[in-house]
Amino acid sequence: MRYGYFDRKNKEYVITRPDTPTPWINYIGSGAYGGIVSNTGGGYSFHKDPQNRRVTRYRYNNIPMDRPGRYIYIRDKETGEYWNPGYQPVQRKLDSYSCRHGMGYTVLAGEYRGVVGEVTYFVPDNKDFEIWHLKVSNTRAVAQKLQVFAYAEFCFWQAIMDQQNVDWVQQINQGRFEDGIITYYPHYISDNAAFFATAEEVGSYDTNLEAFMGKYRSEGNPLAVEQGGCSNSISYRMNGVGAFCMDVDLGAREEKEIVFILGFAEDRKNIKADIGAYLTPENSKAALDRLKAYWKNYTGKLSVETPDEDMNLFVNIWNQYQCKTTFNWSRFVSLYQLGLGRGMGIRDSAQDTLGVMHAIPGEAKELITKLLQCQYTDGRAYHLFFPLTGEGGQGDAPVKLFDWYSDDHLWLILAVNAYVKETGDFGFLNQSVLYNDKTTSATVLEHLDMALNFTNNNRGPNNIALAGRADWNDTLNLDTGKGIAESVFTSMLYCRAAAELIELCGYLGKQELCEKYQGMFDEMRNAINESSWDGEWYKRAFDDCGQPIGSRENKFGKIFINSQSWAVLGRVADAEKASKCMESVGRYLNSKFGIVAMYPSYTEYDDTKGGVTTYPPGAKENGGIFLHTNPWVMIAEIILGHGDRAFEYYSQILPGKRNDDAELYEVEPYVYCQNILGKEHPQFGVGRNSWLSGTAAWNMVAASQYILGIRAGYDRLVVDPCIPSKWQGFKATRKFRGVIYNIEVQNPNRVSCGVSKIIVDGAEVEKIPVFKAGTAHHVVVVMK
Ligand code: IFM
Repeated sequence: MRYGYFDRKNKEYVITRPDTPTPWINYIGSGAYGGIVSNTGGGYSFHKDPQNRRVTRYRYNNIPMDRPGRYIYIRDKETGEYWNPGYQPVQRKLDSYSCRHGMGYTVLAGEYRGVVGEVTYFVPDNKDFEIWHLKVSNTRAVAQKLQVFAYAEFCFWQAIMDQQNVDWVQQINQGRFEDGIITYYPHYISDNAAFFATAEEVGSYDTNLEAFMGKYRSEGNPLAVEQGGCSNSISYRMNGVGAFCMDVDLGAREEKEIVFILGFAEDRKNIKADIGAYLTPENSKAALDRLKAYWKNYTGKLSVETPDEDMNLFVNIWNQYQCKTTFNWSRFVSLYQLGLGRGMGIRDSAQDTLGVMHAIPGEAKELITKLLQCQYTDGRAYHLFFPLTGEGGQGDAPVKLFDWYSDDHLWLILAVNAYVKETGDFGFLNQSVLYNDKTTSATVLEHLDMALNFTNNNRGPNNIALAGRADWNDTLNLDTGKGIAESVFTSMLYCRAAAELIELCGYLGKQELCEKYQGMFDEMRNAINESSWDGEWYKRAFDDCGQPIGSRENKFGKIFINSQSWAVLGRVADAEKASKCMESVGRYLNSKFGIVAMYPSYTEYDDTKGGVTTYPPGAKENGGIFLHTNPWVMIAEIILGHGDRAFEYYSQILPGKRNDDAELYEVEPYVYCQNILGKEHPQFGVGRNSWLSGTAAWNMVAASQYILGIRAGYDRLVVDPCIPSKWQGFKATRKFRGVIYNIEVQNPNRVSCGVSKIIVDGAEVEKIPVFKAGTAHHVVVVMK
């Protein structure tokens, strides 16, 4: 069953019924002020930091679900009937309903008894506020007398405190109204304010939730709406809202547009000046056009035309869009990660930069620099940081011996190398960046060197990387206090990082460093192969008693996905082992909805393994399809030259493929989710934790850089595809260092990989050069 469809022309996903299995959301804003908007108007807003600058409230795990939100109520003055264009919260059955999620904006439209309400939500020009652009149309030949209510519920900015200390928060909440602007702020704050504003003539308003709602009522039947007007309440305590009511009398077939603005002001004296240029419908529309132009430019850095329409849809639009969202918010704020504690993950953000590098390398560099500032002087890194304050830490997972994760710092090497390849900005490597002690600084290259050194200096009995609190798998907590647990995965990631440094330093002619990294790589590679080859695949780890995890000797968790794919990505496995371990992935881990994280799942809690065993079999890291790991398998298969198999793995998890079984899948079919319940779970196939996942960046990398093979090199653009052998070829446009490359790949002999000829602007060449910025070139790549 479907709940909507992809509108390819308008680059929107259109939801056609409001009762989606879970709220299907979109993001507005670009990483500073922004929020989440669901298909029924549910969701919340925040400024820079959803934990410390929450603007509007959201009730998690609420019944009725997905409330509150950004609500417009339309009331018929004659009958007293009222409804919402987005269905919620009144839930009146509409004559028509649609929700169009586009890039950076959402349009909710509903019709009831000849009146159409259409509201567009977006953040204009990266400002610290959002626009609600409302259009109310009378489709009938007779006049209609209506009222419009616009409503948002404010949150005490520290969202945890909002729930924890109601006694304090409810005494200090203040709401005021002046000149079309409702402000909300705690009593002791003299400058900042959250606000809700309109330039339309206000009939009545409320700043106090209790006054708007009335006793023992909800957003579904607020007293103010029912009785046809707000009570001009000033909130001296309790809960704050922004609520406006205005008369909208429409003649036959007449329509009216009203702009509302919700936001956060550093100085409340300036609100009027800040929002002045956006309050008219004309200016608001122009701002929306600019937003659409921004996204056109962003997604235009790479566009592809392959024989697979689903791939085109995701590479050209939805995967790129999701990558920017994960880049903005890491794993901090979604409907699953509640913006309450996690902050921006170091490993997560470092990987997220890979998904946007081709489009916004400058912004990626800024984020990478912040991540480098999260490194300790010994080379390891914080696990997370908070964007408003820059403060970081290791999070609050229980600690036995170690206060660090074994992988966070190593991802920085991959991110910096990708940045340098994309831009040719080698100067960045010499830039001085502070460590997290805020006094010691080192060049970027020295930071990377320290990252590798840290893992090298923290090895266990098998001479491979200590596991620390955990590795990429946050839930594999092997440290029981002895301090000898080892991670095979981290050791493989270390090999990959060392290989990238060898490549980089080799290119730069830094011979000494190359030799150092080669020695480190060889030593780790040998140690892994000596200790961790299990016969048909690689083991995953050694526990704190030195016992293997992910081995045929184990009853549960015999084989894990990551130590197979990363054996190939990390150049650890020789050809025979690589092909064997990847065969094992196909044999033991693959399923119709994706590849599971490990098999068989643990059936009981086990303190020596930690978090992974808290999940029932088939869920999340315990045998679920943890989608982040799937593109690593695709990349490994491509490195081995298996284009057909890689594409099968790619195709089977494309979210668009689940559009027709959305009732089972439950989550949005336009973005990747983090996990799907695996084959050992009774609800095999159900997705969860949509949007914020490394799945986005790595699928973008797998699809564009490995399947299509279009990737940046230090001094060239590389086009080295590994595609399904039935493809005749494909076309792509890639903007690289200011140059437009129009690429045509021809596959006359229907092979998967291998290039026989590269022709640039009519002449055969060895490599695709970096041309002068501003020029355009035609590239033909003929496969073998
Ligand atoms: O790698 C982690 C990530 O940092 C947060 N979500 C879960 C992943 C796997 O445990």
